[in-house]
Amino acid sequence: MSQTPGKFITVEGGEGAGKSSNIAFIRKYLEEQGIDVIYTREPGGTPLGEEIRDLLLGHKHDGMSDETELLLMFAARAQHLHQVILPALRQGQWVLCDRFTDASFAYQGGGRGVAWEKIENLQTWLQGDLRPDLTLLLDLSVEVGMDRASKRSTPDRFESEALSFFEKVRDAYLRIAKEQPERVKIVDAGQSLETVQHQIKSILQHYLTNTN
Ligand code: Z5A
Repeated sequence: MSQTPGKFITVEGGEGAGKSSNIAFIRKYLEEQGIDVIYTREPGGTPLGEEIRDLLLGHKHDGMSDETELLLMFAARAQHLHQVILPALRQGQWVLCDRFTDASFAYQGGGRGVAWEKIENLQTWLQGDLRPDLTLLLDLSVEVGMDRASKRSTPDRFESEALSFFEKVRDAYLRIAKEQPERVKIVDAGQSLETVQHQIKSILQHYLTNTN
C-alpha cells in the first residue's frame, strides 16, 4: 500500500499484452472520475531513468550481466521514486505507472533466474513498505503476445529473447498474482481490445467503490 494521500496504480504484462493500448484508456477513465492522475513508466520516468532505459533496451550492451540489468532497473527506479512517484503521491495525485517492481520479479527473477530474495531485498531497501495500491496484470499466451509484438519495429534487447524466456516471465507474473490477489488483478488480454477494456473498467469501478 502506498500509505499516502494519492494512489499508486501499475500496469504489467508480457510481450504484446497491450499495455500501451490500454494505459490511455485507464488514464482517461480515471480523469473522467475527477481524479488527478499522472502517467509515467519504467524503466524511465525521469531524464536519468530514460538514459538508463536506453542502456537497458538497446543492443549496445548485449553482454550485460543479469545482476547489472537488475541493478540498473532499480537505479532508474530509485530516481523515479525520489523525483516523481513519491512527491506526486504525497501531494495527493494518483500515479499510473507502466511497469514497476513486479516487472523486476518477472523478467529478472523469472526470466533471468536471479534469486527472488535478492529482488525482495532491493525492493525493501529502496521502497520501504511502498507497494502499488492496484496492479492490472494483462495476461495472455506467449504465442499470441509474440505474434502481436512481431508486427512492431526492430526488437529491443528484451524483445529479442526466446519464447522460453517469456514463458518464465509469464509464470512469474502469475505467481505474483496468486500470492497477492488483493493487489494484483488479472485481465485476460487475449480478448478483443473492447473486451479487455470492459474488464479493466469493471476492476477500476470496483476499486474506486471500495477506496476511501
Ligand atoms: N523490464 C524489466 O525487465 N524489468 C523491470 O523492472 C522493468 C522493465 C520495469 C521495456 O518495457 C522492457 O523493460 C520490457 C520489460 C523490461 N521488455 N519487454 N518485452 P516496455 O513496457 O516499455 O515494453 P513493452 O513490453 O514492449 O510494452 P508496450 O510497448 O506497452 O507493448 P505492449 O504491451 O505489447 O502493448 P501494445 O504496443 O499496446 O500492443 C502490442 C500490439 O498488439 C499492438 O500492435 C496493438 O495494436 C496490438 N494489440 C493490443 N491489444 C490488442 C488486442 N486486445 N487485440 C489485438 N491486438 C491488440
